[in-house]
Amino acid sequence: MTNTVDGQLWHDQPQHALEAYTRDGYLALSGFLTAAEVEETRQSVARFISERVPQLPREQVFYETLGQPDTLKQIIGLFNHDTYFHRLMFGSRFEKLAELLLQGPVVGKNMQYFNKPPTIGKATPPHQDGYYFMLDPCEALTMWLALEDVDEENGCVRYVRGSHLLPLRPHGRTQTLGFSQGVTDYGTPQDLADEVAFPAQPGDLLIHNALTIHRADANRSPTRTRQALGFIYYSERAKVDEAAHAAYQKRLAAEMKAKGKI
Ligand SMILES: O=C(O)CCC(=O)C(=O)O
Repeated sequence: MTNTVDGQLWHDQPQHALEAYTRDGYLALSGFLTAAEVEETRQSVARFISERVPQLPREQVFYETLGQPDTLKQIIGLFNHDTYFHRLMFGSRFEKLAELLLQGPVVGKNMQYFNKPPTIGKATPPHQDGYYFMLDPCEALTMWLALEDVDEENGCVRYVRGSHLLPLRPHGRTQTLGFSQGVTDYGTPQDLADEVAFPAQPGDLLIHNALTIHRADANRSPTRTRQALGFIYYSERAKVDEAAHAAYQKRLAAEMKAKGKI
């Protein structure tokens, strides 16, 4: 991985990690979890899927094809339902790292499971998480933990270097379940020149600023899944922008009305 810091040593060189993150809008930590920790996490995910997912409300579990369990693509809010994931999110190494990169106390907001099932796992549209979060100030980050080998074939994450230094780009509705908003003018020569692909191995951790544009391709592999965990932390300084939230709800309602859905 480029721009990579040793995931076992980042706390010995916090300034280096912070500088890279502040400059590029992302950071890659190789081997943040050991092989044994990855195995434990994978088993906990499998247990969660078999024991908890059947009881979760429909809006917290997304499938590429509804009614086909092997097409599971996303689960929202894992730590709300399971002590293993609660411990991973709070009082953990992940939280400490978030405090370093956000430079102060943080609030753990969400933990998600992401999968791209073989062949049918769709692309993640280019987006900025800050567009969804609606924070003022927009001080938040997302961590993305690889649970298996991820590369260009099964849809690795791609970041646009330095995009966090510019204002939010225009977003519009996509047809992608779980990622309803995408940058509408993505693909400028500058975007393409600055885009960096991040293949990852199990236990590697990617972290991005809420303003960093990122995307991932579809899973083209006929056999491989693409499993990861996402952690979202807000700085305690960030407040949800209620006015922006209300405006978004209004826009969404107008759109649904225009389509005859409400
Ligand atoms: O897993 C992916 O494809 C993308 C995840 C993502 O966009 C995010 O965590 O913000």
